[in-house]
Amino acid sequence: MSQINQSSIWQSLSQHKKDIESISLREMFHKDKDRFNQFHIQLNDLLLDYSKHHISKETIKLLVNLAKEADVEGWRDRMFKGEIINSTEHRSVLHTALRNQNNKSIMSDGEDVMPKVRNVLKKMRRFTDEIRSGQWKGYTGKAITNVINIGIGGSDLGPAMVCQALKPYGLKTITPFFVSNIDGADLSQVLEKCDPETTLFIVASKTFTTQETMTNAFSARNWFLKKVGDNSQIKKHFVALSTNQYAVAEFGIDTENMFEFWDWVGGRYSLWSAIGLSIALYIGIDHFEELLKGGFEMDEHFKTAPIEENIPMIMGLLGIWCINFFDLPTHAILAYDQDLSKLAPYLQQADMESNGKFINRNGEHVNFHTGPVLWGEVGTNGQHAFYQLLHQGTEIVPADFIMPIQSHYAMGKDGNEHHKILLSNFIAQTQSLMIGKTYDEARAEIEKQGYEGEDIESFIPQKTFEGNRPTSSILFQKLTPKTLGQIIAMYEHKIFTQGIIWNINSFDQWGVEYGKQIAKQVLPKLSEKTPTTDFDGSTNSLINYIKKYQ
Ligand code: G6Q
Repeated sequence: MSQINQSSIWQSLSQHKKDIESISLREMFHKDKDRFNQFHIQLNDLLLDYSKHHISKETIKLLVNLAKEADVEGWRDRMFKGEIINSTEHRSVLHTALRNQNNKSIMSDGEDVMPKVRNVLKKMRRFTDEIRSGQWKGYTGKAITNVINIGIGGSDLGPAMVCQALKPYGLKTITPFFVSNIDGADLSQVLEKCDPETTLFIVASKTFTTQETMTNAFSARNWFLKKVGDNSQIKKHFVALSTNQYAVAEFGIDTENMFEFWDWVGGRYSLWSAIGLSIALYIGIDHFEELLKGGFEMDEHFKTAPIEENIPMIMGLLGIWCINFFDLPTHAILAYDQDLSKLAPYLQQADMESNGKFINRNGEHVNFHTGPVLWGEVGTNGQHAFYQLLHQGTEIVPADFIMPIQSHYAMGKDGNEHHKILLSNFIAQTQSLMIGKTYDEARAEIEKQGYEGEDIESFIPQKTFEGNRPTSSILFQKLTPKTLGQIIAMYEHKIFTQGIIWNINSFDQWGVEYGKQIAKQVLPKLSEKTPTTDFDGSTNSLINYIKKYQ
């Protein structure tokens, strides 16, 4: 079967790229004062400005046709209807059902999933209310003050990111901790800060078999029992989030204390499910439901807005324009909000685990780039680190600049000094990446600084900036649970749009499974007395070297 880059619309886009690439973004803005109005979309208080991309009206028209060619809208509808679009795992993809706010049924495998979703939410409400009010007591009668989520990947990154992002909504008497790494340092450093009397462990694992999570959970249980010495107290301090009831019971957690989710919720899409329990405990279930509402609003927009006005679809298409036509395979997430410091690592998983694939749905090797190498850091910190490369490096890195107009934190003069400086840096960076600095401008600037003669000539090239770096700006009023819900769902659907166009299954993760499998082959070799000869020369030598010195 032919691939999308064989289609005539792809060929038209390739040709169009040749026509447009020599016109700089600076020129585009110079020629068209109305550019911002043409290339922005607003949804409630969320604004996407994509005018600083190398595009014209024609580009958008062609990209929209590309989305139509790939039937993005058809696939989107199939996803929302619960059809089995995760073909390799034979599953529906229904994280959208977890945030569904209407009364309509959503079917998976002949069953309406909504009653189950609502029941778990109710159970989460009861439990979080009890913990937060202090009604739920630990084994010595004290209230819970520390919540340790033990999970990894999708069972860690989402809740950790959201708890960090929504700190201003967090209950002061509860401290959330996240333990993910098998490196003993992670669990040990968290346990040092906790007292078993007031600590609740959440063992978060879809499969309840993940090596890191289960090892950490057993060690946490041992730590608890060593201090408490009574198995019957486990039920007051351990709960599980999982799809695997049997393994939860085997571990020794009362299934009454288990919050269920289902195989149609992918790990990296699971923060909306019971996996969000740590979020609900920290910010309260009402705020958690606001987060769900924000996600739902973005779902409705994604479902109903025409492609040219559809934020996630346009973001997905712009990504394809950069990756496949301008050959720019990386993407930076630059949030100007300290509380969004975990957004880049979160999106790294969401995007790279979903679309980092070279095999398409038909089992063929794709012959174009797919998911971008995604990375990022909060502003302004990144400006004093890697932005040099963004401005003058040989790699062009398309970036999303993300910024709240208002801050939760009053700091400095008038309570707004810090935030105004932050805002001005955000604006200045997107502007200068686009506009650059010409030879003449650099000269004028250097002359003004008092340099003379040869100094000026040698300095000018160093102070010149090509500009022409594509960025999107994403602005919103304030980082609230609802807005955060919208932003997360926006990225989920952007990833979906790209996966459909590339014809890859964004919902499996064989690379992760592979990692889980190979680590298990090596582990026993580290304890064997005789030298290992089972692997390749480098691997054997590394294992034997470790054995010699451990
Ligand atoms: C996510 C991936 C992966 C997964 C972790 C943890 O989509 O599948 O990151 O979330 O490997 O898996 P468990 O939740 O099963 O422990």
